[in-house]
Amino acid sequence: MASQKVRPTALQRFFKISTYGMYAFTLEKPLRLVGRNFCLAIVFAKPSTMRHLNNQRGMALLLVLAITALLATLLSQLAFSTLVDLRLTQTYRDTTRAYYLAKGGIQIGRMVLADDTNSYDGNDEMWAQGIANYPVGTGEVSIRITPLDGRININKLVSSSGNINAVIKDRCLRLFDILGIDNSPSHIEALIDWLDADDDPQPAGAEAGYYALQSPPSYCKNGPLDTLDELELVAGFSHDEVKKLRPHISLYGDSKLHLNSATAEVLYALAEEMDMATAEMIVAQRKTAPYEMLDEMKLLPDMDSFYWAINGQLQVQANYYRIDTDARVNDGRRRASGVVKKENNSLLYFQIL
Ligand SMILES: [Ca+2]
Ligand SMILES: [Ca+2]
Repeated sequence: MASQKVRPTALQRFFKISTYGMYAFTLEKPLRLVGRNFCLAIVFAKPSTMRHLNNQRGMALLLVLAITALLATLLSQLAFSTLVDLRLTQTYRDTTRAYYLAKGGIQIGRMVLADDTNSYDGNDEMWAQGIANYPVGTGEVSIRITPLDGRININKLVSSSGNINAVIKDRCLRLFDILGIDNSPSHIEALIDWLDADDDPQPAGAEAGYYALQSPPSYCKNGPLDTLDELELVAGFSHDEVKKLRPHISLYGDSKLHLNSATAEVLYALAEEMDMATAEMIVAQRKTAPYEMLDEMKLLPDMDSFYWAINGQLQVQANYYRIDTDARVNDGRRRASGVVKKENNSLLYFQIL
């Protein structure tokens, strides 16, 4: 006996028509969401409402409501997308402005240094005051100038002709010891091997053969360091040790150190006659007023023997400076760093961070 076909109820027909109708407009996810919500509303509607839906006018009204909801969803998404694009454009604009502001800050620093022509360099001078949050247009820039000559130039451990500089090596040994860095001789010999052009290792050093056996294998540079970060690649140097060394070493400067910016640890490292108490006394004195002449150190108590041990390794002028800038324009921020040689106002190093 053939089964009798069951005629769908009005609600089932409406459910089917409405769902297909809405899918026919588009397959976009927002519409499907609207369709599902719409149909659920019908399923859970009261009987009296169902009767009302049988009316063609009611059905048309519901379709209009559904389409209106769909359009509202699409418009909302469009508005959000436009807002995101606008925000990205504003951020790019502000970051670009901050980039040029940071770069311009380096030039301002060079101009300030070029104007400094007196016979000493100390913290009571204009360049040392820096500039904090100086307004420029819709943004602001901060500039900090730091002399580097008061730090030990570790690139000078090896001369351009390949010879070890015994004075710099001795300073490094004393500095590493006072900073509590273990195995300082092997650290320094590994650094010498990193710097010199040959492949002959120092007794406790490391040349290409050592680096080739590391995991992963690396190489020995056999040339001067370009950044202090590079020091972490040298055999034996840990991240914490390099961090500890940073305030006391640099890659610039000559053999004479800047008295008005050298740390107490660096002053201690100048000669075996020195002790930390004397080095700290010299540093404390310059906080009152910087040394304008070297022999002002002789005015400190019990300085006679110490003075003659270190005065030949010091000077009151600095020639190499690092300029750091920090620029902000609204939410855009860029920083820059440069190294300047004051003698001829040359830019030796520049990096946008
Ligand atoms: Ca000066
Ligand atoms: Ca080497």
